[in-house]
Amino acid sequence: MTELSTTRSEALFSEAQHLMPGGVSSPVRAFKSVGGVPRFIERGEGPYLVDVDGNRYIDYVLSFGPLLLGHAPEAVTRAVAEQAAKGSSYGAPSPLEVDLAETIQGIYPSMERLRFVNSGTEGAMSAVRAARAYTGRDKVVKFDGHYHGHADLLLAKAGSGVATLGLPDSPGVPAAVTADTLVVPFNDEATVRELFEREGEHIAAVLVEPIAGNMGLVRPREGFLAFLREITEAHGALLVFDEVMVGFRVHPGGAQALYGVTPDVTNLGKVIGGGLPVGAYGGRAEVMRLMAPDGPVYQAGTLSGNPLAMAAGLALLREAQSSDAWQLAADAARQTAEAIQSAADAAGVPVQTDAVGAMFGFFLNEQPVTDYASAATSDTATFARLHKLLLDRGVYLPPSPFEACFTSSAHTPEVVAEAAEAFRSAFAAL
Ligand code: HOZ
Repeated sequence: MTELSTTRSEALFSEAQHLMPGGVSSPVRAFKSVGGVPRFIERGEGPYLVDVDGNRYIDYVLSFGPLLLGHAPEAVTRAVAEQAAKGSSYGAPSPLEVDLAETIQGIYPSMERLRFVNSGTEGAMSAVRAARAYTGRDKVVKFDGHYHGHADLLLAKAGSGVATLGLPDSPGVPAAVTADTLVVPFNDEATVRELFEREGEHIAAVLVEPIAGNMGLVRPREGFLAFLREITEAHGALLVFDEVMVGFRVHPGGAQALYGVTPDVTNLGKVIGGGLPVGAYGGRAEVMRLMAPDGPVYQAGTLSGNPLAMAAGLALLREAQSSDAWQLAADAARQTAEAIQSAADAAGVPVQTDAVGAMFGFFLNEQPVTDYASAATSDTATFARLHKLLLDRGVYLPPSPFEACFTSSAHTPEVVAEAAEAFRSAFAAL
């Protein structure tokens, strides 16, 4: 297998490092944990990324989740182009917000009121503010390895880039700001129970990625989310589902439909913006009624409800709801996970694979992974080698063993078969 030429990506990376920290706009993309040069992308086409050196990759990152229909689907590009011709931002409400809010609420009935923001980070931060105001309490529970964006109060034992780079809790975040953030292991009922026995009357909310996607893909144990529902209710705390990553992916109705557990507040992003920057948080009307201008809790944004993002999100969701796109993407995720399992088995490499709806993940680990501690025992050095071998074979995985992988309706069985051959050859070459 010959190495691909990456001359232009190398030159851009070298220039970018003089301009931006690590040469990138978000840390995981710098390839630090897998080594080598990050590919600078020229364009996306359906299931593929094409880099500036003309190399084509089957894309299992899909912008870390939003692109359920693949790159540049006709419905979304048309909607964005039409909207761009009518203006990119108004600083005033538009009908698109109403349409998208109605569409989201039809899928997530628990979001009785919702507000659009510009990212999952903003949504999570605002959801906590709403929960604190509603309960009059300060403490917030999160899970080790779960990622809710980079707002100060939630940067405690976070997944995603923090786990990828093995960073300690971030300098620049005052200890006082995370003093009320209580971190417990995912899937550990006993520890959550003890915490509520000790601190229950001070806990405003439990935030959870109902299926963890920022430490690799880790499912909740059977009954764990229902347990969180019960214990939060019993103690007057709110349950917040961060579905930024899993929303519209693990099930057409999100994780709350998949598991039949209804949170008080939900945080969304990624898919609902069709690849443009967006977030939305919402939940019970009596909680959301506290937000300004209905109530006194302040939260705002110049570009919130941005018409381009609204148009893109609406186009994506409408297309997905009126076609078999979700099922096609889910089939591709299952088939890809199976292909990885069989390639690893054939090569004698221990692997744990899983797929839930249109996302999948794998750990190079002999033991099943149920929380961050077990995820962290995975063989990250071998993952880095595998990542490079796959790039050379035209498959683009997240440049981190602690990110989930994504599929789209453009990942046809033929595309997955091509990837399966690459997995077979790459595992054999490890
Ligand atoms: N936090 C994002 C996914 N977990 C990664 C964002 C990026 O680097 O693009």
